[in-house]
Amino acid sequence: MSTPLPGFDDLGQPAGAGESNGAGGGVRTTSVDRTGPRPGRRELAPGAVHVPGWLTLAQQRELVTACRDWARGPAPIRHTKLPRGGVMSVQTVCIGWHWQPYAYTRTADDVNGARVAEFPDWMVELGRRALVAAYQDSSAGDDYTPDTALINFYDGQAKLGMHQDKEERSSAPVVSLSIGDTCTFRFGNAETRTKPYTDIELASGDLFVFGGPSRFAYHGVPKVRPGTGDPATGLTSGRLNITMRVTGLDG
Ligand SMILES: O=C(O)CCC(=O)C(=O)O
Repeated sequence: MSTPLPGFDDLGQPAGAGESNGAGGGVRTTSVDRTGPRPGRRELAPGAVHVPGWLTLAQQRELVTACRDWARGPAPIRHTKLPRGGVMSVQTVCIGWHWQPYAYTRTADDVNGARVAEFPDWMVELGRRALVAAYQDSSAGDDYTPDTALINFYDGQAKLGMHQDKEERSSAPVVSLSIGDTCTFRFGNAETRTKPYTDIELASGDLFVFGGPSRFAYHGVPKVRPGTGDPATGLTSGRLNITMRVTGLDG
């Protein structure tokens, strides 16, 4: 089965070098975590941290491969329909739990009714390592067990309006990983979807974590810069973003 995603449906890029950062090993392995300060790490607000270049190129390729599989099914990636009739320009596929505005279910009832793919253990480990790196605390990931991820694919025109991630019944941090084209990421405050906010660039391999007082901050993606990604990630165009969350749901 193929996916309708330009740039997202022809893997097979050569393996490359360029491995550097704090993510440690492959995405499916646990390895020594780097907890010391690293150049470029920046705390935008209490609990909101940007770690540029956290994923190696090899790890990005592994994630692209995994996301491509999930995009094919059991519930294929789709443009989410909004309750008032709008359609999101971003395409999304979920694992663990399926998100549709504005609830989580195990089955993708607005797609094909299939139960979504399991949230894999290696992704839990990756989420834990992400918290260690972002918060520079070797125990920051100890109690973190994400059970869902929203995987968004942006073509050159796609945007995501300012919103809060608030369907989760948990205040555990959100871990965001970006691959492919660079975007402008707008990170605001928990009170209003308008200013004050900060615009940063999220590039391929970047980690962004928002937890603590920033967990329910409004955020969005006003712009993607086509052609800025490295095809060696396996993504020949567009931007992929993975946000891991803890739903706090049972069942
Ligand atoms: O694409 C991004 O960087 C953000 C994604 C996001 O805000 C979301 O999935 O709720």
